[in-house]
Amino acid sequence: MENLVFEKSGKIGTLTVNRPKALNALNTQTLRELKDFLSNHVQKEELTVLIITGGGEKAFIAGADIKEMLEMTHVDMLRFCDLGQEVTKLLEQAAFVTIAAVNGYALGGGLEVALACDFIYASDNAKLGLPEVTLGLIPGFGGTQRLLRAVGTRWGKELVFSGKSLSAAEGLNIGLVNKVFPLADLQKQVRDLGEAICRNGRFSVLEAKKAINHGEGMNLNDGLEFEKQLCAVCFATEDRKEGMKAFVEKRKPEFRM
Ligand code: DAK
Repeated sequence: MENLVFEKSGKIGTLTVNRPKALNALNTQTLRELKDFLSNHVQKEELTVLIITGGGEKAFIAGADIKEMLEMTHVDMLRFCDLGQEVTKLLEQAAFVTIAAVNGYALGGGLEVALACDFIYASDNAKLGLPEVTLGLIPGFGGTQRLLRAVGTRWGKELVFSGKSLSAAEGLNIGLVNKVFPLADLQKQVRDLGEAICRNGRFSVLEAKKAINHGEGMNLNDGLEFEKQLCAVCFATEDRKEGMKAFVEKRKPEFRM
């Protein structure tokens, strides 16, 4: 992998998009590496949590690579868009929890990657936005769909139509960002959250993710029925027995799944 760095500690993986000289902009090569990593390599790692962050101190990802896009034909652009949408779908549907550690600019395709993660922790210097209209484009990696689902139609439309960026604090106010930390503290805080998630039953965390993700596309009754089925599956596991037994015995559970 030329533009990605992967590190693992226990059940937590950290994937760094690493083109700091271009503020980690997503060119075709980086998107291909992300697709390959998320569809092949990561499966062998049995992760509970994947943290995604940007190399260097300025940017998470400053968007799709404008210099590369400038030379693209219409057909190249469609392929590029397919690749970006595949990557964001792989992230969204991943069988592990994904956290975007937004350490600086998360613009255009960068914010679209963060939006495909389960949640966003940001550094206090972060800037988040979809500036595509300032380039005569619209978001192409899911931004018009996922931003509105994340923050509601009014904020979503304002950000997409104006192309303006929000500070981390503003992102926090509208629910785009879960928490904000000083840059120096961000990675530790994200790892601490990852470790807290890993202390829970892995199987039940991932069934909960399934219930939430699939439920979003269902009406309430179907969503409740789906939740009930997944809850019953969790109930049948050894982890559930261990969790309840540990509670009664006043000790920490030892989950195995
Ligand atoms: N692409 C390519 N290079 C980039 C880049 C980007 N998105 N962002 C920054 N860089 C490069 C700069 O060109 C510069 O390179 P050199 O000139 O040194 O070679 C280097 O990174 C450092 O950047 P700056 O010198 O500009 O740094 P500053 O601190 O002054 O400014 C900035 C930082 C983030 C405010 C600024 O770099 C900036 O405005 N960057 C562009 C941000 C942006 O507009 N992002 C959105 C990109 S558009 C679609 C498919 C995909 C998409 C849309 C549609 N369809 C198929 C329909 C996706 C679109 C996007 O994401």
